[in-house]
Amino acid sequence: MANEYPQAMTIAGSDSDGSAGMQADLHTFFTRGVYGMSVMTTAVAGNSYGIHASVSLPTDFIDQEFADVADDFEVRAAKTGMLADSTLIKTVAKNVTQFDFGPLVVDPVIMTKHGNMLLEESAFETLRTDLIPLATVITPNFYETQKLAEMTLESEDDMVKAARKLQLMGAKNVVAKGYHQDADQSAVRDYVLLESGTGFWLSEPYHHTDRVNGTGDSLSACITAEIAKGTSVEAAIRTAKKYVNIAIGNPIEVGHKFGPINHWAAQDEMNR
Ligand code: PXL
Repeated sequence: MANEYPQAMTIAGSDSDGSAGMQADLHTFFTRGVYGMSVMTTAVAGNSYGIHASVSLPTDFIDQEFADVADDFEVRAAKTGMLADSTLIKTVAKNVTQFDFGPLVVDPVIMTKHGNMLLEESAFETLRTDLIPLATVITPNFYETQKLAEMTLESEDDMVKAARKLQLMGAKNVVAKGYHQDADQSAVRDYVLLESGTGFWLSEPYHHTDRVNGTGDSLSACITAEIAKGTSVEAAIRTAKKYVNIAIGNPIEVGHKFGPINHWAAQDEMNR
């Protein structure tokens, strides 16, 4: 009885504005019917105007968070978000190797949409060597794919090449998220490369809104939640793309500038 609900875990930074980081992950876990545990790595002070300060938690405290979750819960899938620096990446890699939290979804958080750096540049290599090889799924955005694959993406062929590069680094499945900075574009196309070698494009309409905080966090959290419920990786990715598209397409007014996506709309429409 104690473990009748599927449990998933986010390993991420806390964002005081509630729209991104572990708060977005927990909103997503909740609306997808999964109970969420959270290992906090960093804490960010910010609001809908931006980020104003951040602090990392001590690694021995993070080790204790992992040990406590592992001691009591049956976590069936986990995801990573903001890890800030090399030391935190290594701490997380050590713990997810030591304990069994099920498949790991790595959202390689490097920068916010508004240009705040969330990972030191000196840590990109640690991400490649220590965390990417542990990823069942990796979900880089357009910018992160360029940084991690060390390529400039100028075409869809380039995205396919970059996804293959990330798979060669050890990520089993890759979701390379498409470009979305052009106000005239009609769709956002993500390239998915599965462990089997099969690749395909996922396309959803582009929405003109500045209420998109937490989109990447929620996409990777939704993939994690679906895997925790026993869904295949491919189905989890397809569900997650729909989830964030509905949540972006139904803006809500929370905060005065860049707002969060609408988890309730996704919950209502997908449970119908
Ligand atoms: O959305 C990326 C992100 C991840 N994690 C934390 C954040 C943000 C963006 O603001 O604050 C903690």
